Amino acid sequence: MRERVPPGQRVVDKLPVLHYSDIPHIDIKEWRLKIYGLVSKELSLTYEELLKLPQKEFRCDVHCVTGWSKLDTFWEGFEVSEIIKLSKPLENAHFVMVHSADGYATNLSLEDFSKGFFAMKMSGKPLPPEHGYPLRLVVPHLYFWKSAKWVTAVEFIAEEKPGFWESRGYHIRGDPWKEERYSEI
Ligand SMILES: Nc1nc2c(c(=O)[nH]1)N[C@H]1C(S)=C(S)[C@@H](COP(=O)(O)O)O[C@H]1N2
Ligand SMILES: [Mo]
Repeated sequence: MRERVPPGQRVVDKLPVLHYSDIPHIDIKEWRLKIYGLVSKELSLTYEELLKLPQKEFRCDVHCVTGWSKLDTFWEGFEVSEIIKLSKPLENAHFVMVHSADGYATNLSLEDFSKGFFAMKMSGKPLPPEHGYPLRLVVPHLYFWKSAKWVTAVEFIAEEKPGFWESRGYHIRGDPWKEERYSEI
């Protein structure tokens, strides 16, 4: 059996709060999740509409590139596949860019994105503002910077493009088991 904690990581007791700027102010009545780009059907979904998608529980460990890992995080939300079913990405949609209300963005291959989930609750309560209310992506198999908080849009694209940290020296993919922390430049 493989180790539970990836190389170079140390386990912390509490999930730290980490973001590059300020917590964005969200007016939930105005807020939408937009799905656009290379899709058959563009979407603009309200918080209420997302709550009606099949809700599931997710338990996972998360690993930040700065060296901490938090084991056994507990989330509720919906599978990425729900968004894929509704928007039907086109055949040439091989990547996504996930956009956030604080100006953050992160890139994922369609394959990696599909393994993640959208969280609406954390530890049994609606997501706290500092952890991404109203909606965050969680992609447990990649470093936690891929788990965008305050998500506002998913853009389906044909070619890989770097997001916020990926264009500032972080690895384009970020697999913690391979220690894909920074790009070789
Ligand atoms: N929108 C947004 N999402 C973000 C970030 C950010 O700055 N803005 N930081 C990322 C990084 S580097 C980490 S480690 C996690 C931290 O999530 P937490 O504050 O819920 O622990 O959020 C990720 N998602
Ligand atoms: Mo991070």
